[in-house]
Amino acid sequence: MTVARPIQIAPSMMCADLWRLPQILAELESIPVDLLHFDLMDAHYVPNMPMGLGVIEALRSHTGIPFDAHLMVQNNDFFVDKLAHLGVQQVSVHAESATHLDRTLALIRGASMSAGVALNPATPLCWLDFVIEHLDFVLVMTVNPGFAGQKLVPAAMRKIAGCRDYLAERGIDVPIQVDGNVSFQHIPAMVAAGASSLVCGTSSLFHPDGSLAENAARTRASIAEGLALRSRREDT
Ligand code: S6P
Ligand code: MG
Repeated sequence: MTVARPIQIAPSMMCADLWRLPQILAELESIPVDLLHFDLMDAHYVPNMPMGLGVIEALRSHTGIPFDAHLMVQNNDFFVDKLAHLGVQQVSVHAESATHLDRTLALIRGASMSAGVALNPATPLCWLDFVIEHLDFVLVMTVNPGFAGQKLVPAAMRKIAGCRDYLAERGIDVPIQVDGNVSFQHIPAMVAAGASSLVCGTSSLFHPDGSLAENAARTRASIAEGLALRSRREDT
């Protein structure tokens, strides 16, 4: 029997009000959250560039929360060394963005960070086939990368359970991170399907209708609902 992994809450920092970052960081510490998720985009792999290495550098010494960098760039290897130097704990790269995916994952691990592969909604699980031994986590995107506040891509939801089964069949026990419209409404189904790390943006933790504390309470309630659903399914 596998022991259930606690569900990680990873606030998407591009959804935070940059003007209020010190206060938001203090509030996130008191919630508490498990990871801070930083979306690094280069305006080439995806058409956006919301935050860069400078934000990570500015925040790193002010919190002990592990940093999770999600690279949406063409030149992944350029960032790996810099992220390691800044004190980032885990890095994900998009399967199709890496010219030499195997080498990039080795670079990340070689720099003592955890390595993840991000799968776009249209990217099949078989992209993991030949890098499976180099994976510390998988990032399943439930929106096309580039922007916060997007609608969920329904087919990508099926991939969460597919990924859980794919990993189990190969005896690989690594977290499945889910990113994109991880809303109060979708969290139960995501968790029930096997998500173990949730990137929370404008549709949950940074939802404009609530305070961070209120949104965190709703996020936790949605996670509990998902875990109950998961255990009911496992019992049947
Ligand atoms: C999107 C990025 C994400 C978003 C997050 C936003 O490319 O990787 O991390 O910041 O998905 O969350 P929401 O709840 O606004 O969709
Ligand atoms: Mg992201």
